[in-house]
Amino acid sequence: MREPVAIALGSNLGDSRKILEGAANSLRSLLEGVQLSHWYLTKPVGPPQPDYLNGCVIGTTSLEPLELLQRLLEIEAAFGRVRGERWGARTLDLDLLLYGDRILDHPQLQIPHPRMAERAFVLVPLAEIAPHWRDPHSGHSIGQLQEALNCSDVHLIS
Ligand code: PH2
Ligand code: MG
Ligand code: MG
Repeated sequence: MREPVAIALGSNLGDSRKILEGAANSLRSLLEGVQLSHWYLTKPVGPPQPDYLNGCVIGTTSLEPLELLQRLLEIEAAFGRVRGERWGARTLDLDLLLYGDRILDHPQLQIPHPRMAERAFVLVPLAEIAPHWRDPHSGHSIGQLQEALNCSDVHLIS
């Protein structure tokens, strides 16, 4: 059975625009019916580091969550991701945010993404393409979650 999934993309090292466009193309091959948000320039959350480019993709897959996670890690590695400091700078970060209405608490993967509801850099692009998708924990829609946040550090780029 195919399920809808939402994935956050982020980069703040290297040619972020090119890396994100390349990663979005990889996701077009991996998923069906892909929709991509615009890209946003965002202030870093966490240790001091360069600003990020962020965006989101939705699509459908028949891969199970951990299989999909493995494929996302492979795409990160293909774009030069080296794992360093937690929340530190990275060439490419692909975070699985939502998988249908499933809740998963696995040592390697929590769905919904545990910090999703606090992060304007995730919710602003996601609300563009999936405003009515409901967070299975709170029952609130992505649009409602986004409206509850200060989004002044998230800027649409052309
Ligand atoms: N990702 C992080 C930590 N901080 N800040 C912004 N603006 N965008 C990100 O994608 C981001 C972050 C860890 O994944
Ligand atoms: Mg992340
Ligand atoms: Mg990540």
